[in-house]
Amino acid sequence: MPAILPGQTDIYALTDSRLSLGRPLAVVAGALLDAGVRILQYREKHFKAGKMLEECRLLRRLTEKAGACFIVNDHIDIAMLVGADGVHIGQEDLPVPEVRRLVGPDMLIGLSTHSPEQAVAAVNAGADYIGVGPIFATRTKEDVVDPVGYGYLDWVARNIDLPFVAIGGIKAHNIAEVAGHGARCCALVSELVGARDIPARVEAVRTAMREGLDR
Ligand code: 3NM
Repeated sequence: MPAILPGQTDIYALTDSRLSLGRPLAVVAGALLDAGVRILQYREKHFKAGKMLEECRLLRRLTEKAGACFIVNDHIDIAMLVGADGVHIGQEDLPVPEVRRLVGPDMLIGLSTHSPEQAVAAVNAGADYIGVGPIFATRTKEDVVDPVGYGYLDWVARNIDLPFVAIGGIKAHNIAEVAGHGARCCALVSELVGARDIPARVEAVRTAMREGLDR
């Protein structure tokens, strides 16, 4: 099954156990996938490697069954061990060409970017897609840079050919506007895993996003 890129699907969901209202990962991930989410990233900053490996094995099984793309945040070794579709890294992680040497030609490499210079560098380094954010203020990510607002998103939509995903503070109430600024794929953490009724929230987010894209 070919990996699914941002832009080929509208919603990109990320896990965060601290925001999941105490529900097990399998329940949260199952609800997201059942609701039709087609890209799921495992992002846990506070677990030991052994626990992350176990959880990623579980998510690999669930995403495979659902025909969804599975991305692992930061941990190239775990992504490789579980046969993930991709790995997502940040500006201060290993450089993209070095990651490519490790993961081979087929695994997707996503890179978080926060400025036009970083976006151009990501293209030149061989990233498969970029994260564009944080669009709005967010408390989900520690050490996050100041919000880039719509200025950077508009610039990427006009100037970068690589698939991209908007991220940071995106909610059902603002996603139409984000889509209106050219984001065909949006990544959400707290808005999805923090919802009591995840399927209803996915549907609300999707509907709002479609309205923004149609405008
Ligand atoms: N990356 P929420 S912002 C994981 O700008 C992450 O690169 C960001 O969480 C970036 O949807 C972010 O809860 C957190 O605001 C997004």
